[in-house]
Amino acid sequence: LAIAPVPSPPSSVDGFVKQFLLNLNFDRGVALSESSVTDQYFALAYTVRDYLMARWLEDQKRQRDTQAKGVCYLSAEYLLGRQLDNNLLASRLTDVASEAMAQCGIDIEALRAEEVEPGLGNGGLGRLAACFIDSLATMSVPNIGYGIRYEYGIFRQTFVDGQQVEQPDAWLTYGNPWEFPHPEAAQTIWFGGYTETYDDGGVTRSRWIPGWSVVAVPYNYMVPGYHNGRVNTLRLWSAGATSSFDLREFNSGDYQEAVRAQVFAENISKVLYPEDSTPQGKELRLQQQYFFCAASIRDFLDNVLPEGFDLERLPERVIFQLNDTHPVIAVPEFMRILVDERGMEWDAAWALTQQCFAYTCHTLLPEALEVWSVDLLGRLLPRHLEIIYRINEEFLLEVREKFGDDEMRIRNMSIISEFPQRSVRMAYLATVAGAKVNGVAELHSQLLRDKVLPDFSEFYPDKFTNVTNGVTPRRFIRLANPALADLITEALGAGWTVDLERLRGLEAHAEDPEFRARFAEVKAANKRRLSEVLWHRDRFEVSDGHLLDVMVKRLHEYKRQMLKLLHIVTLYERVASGRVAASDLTPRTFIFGAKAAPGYDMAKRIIHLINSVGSVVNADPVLEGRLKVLFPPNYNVTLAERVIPAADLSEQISLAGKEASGTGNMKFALNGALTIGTDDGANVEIRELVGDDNFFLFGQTEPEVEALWARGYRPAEFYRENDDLRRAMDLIASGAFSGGDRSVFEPIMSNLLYDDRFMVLADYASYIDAQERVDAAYQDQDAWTRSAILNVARCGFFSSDRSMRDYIDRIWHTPPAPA
Ligand code: DL6
Repeated sequence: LAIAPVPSPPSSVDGFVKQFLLNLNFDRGVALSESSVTDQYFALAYTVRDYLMARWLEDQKRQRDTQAKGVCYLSAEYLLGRQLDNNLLASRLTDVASEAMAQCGIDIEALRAEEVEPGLGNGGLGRLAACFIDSLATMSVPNIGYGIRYEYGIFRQTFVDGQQVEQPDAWLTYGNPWEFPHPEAAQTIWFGGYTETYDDGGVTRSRWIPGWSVVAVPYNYMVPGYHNGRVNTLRLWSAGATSSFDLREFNSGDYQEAVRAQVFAENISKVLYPEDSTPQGKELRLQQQYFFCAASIRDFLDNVLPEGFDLERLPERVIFQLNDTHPVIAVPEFMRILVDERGMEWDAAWALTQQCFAYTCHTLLPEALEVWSVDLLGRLLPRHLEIIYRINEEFLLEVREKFGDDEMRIRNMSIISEFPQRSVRMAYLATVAGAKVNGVAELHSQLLRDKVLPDFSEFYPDKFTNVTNGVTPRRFIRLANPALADLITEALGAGWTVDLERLRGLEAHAEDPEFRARFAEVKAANKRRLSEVLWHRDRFEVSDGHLLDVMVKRLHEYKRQMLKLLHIVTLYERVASGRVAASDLTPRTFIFGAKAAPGYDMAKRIIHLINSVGSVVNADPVLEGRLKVLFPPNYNVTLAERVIPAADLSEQISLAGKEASGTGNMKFALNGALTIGTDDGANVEIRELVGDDNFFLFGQTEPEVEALWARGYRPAEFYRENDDLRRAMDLIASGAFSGGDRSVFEPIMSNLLYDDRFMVLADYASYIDAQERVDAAYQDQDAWTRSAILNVARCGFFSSDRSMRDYIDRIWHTPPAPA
């Protein structure tokens, strides 16, 4: 009996109210008059889901029927941001919902504020995954996003005496209305044990006798496309125990032992990125990776593919995209299933693997390229280690065939490294296994080929490609900046949200004084809105008329928050020493947003220093209020949506050759901030597009950085030779920002003077000079606004829809799906 999904409720205000009340009564079990804000938020979320449901079920059915080629995006992180507004926007219900809530006497803003953002990612990589699944749905490309439903997402950052203190992110405390758990579809995931060979009708085969298991429970999330009725699926796995509770132990009074297995199993999806400086932390991380990869691959093969699907045809049906090295363990798992469980010949299985996987690298930092010790891998996944060894053995034979017995090269290319301990280089495994390997910006892809994996790019000349990152204009313009979105729509019509190159049409408007005035008014209104948010949140004020200078991103030395801070201290020192009058300063408010990895000591010290400088600068009357340093804690997607539209200046100041791409840089430019930046990551492409006149370039290029290393970099020389730099550093060293205690920030100072891996001091003079150009440019507000408009107009390239088209053309070859 074919029963169609229940149709959506009527899209009228009345229809919405009725559905909302049904949900409030029947799902929350409360009457409107008795309901709490939480009840109302849940009922509203359920109502939005109800409108998407028929489409979701239809899309799943269509996909089952057509078996169109799709993308399985394997990612350990999805930094989704709040769902309510996004889903209202996608389903054209924003106005209806507001009106409906008003009719019920409810302030929809209070419900918006009730939503806890799922922080299932650390930063750019996780947010990129969220942008990509949004774009795939909007482009009607079949996609399942697979990942982990962490019980605790990225920590909630607080400051105590200016120092970062991490609090657990208990985002699920009140439940989550956007997820659909399916415990009945749980998978068993095995670990440990040993391997053995056995005779299979005259053929010797290997098999894995695992030692212990956990279950992986899928939670499905809707991923609605924008205004196209498409709803894709994000499937996140949660870990539980195979046998959760030992009644015998309980009855004997050993309550801890009774739940030991449960606690142990649940740890696997407990926390995003467990601290991995300890061996236990490392092991847990590998467990997480295998846990979600194994569940996802099995889910796809057993549940998504129809029964009896001919595996030879798999490349016509799916591509598994590996989001960095975290999911690379999926490769040996896939081989294990094909060879050990499905009885496929090794060569046939390997040929399939090399067509069904592709790998995106997101870093250039050698320390960020994951390796797993053979010891750990062999203990946790002994059969997978054997498979990796065999992959490596056959690969190195091919290398020998092509390059001869060049032992140095063989050692350099081996998936197994021998030093400092025998380990598996996951990036190499991914490169060998993947149909394609891509970097995430032109410069990054080039450096990946030439510097990180040069032997591989010589061996596989056609394997390497680039896909420059992008961001979704739905969340980062339409939702984050509705006033700008309306202005653009008025100027260009509505189609730009799904065809961002149309923003080019704004170039002509940049020459229109009236349009510039309106654009400037949007920016001013966004600053006022941010000021309200920061006041409400942190009791911070953004002063009128200040240039808003923003640096928001993870705290890492290579991103060089220290350079920004030295600029601030320089401005302060010039005034405090009486060499410059406060009235000669361009009024600026500096906003920082940054979390430091809990185990990253230097990053945490830098956070402390930023806060300490802020306390002194903000309180010193000598500045006459012309400089303010604000560091709202717990920067996340929700705050980004308020900060980015208000910014005048976007700080993208990493050392050239270190930032793979950056995506914040794109969000700022698309919201009309001008960039001060180095020639790094996607900054290079932003500058090419917006033009030198609309971008403040500074610093060494990547080849210049290399040349300086080669000559011998002595940061202390820069300190000695630059008066401003010396004074700023001396002021910090003097204890001026630490109540006279010279020891507090000494480690930062000596690190800069004697090590300075990221050449802060070498780029300081050029940065200060560029900031002076910023000050001069900001004097002419109208010209600044024109540049800001040109930034928006010329950055349509950075839509994640374009990134998806590039993946489709260069890597996935998924045919266009029907609208
Ligand atoms: O590709 C997304 C994002 C890039 O924009 C950033 O430049 C890059 O740092 C980030 N990479 C990572 C991976 N690990 N590390 N390090 O987060 O990816």
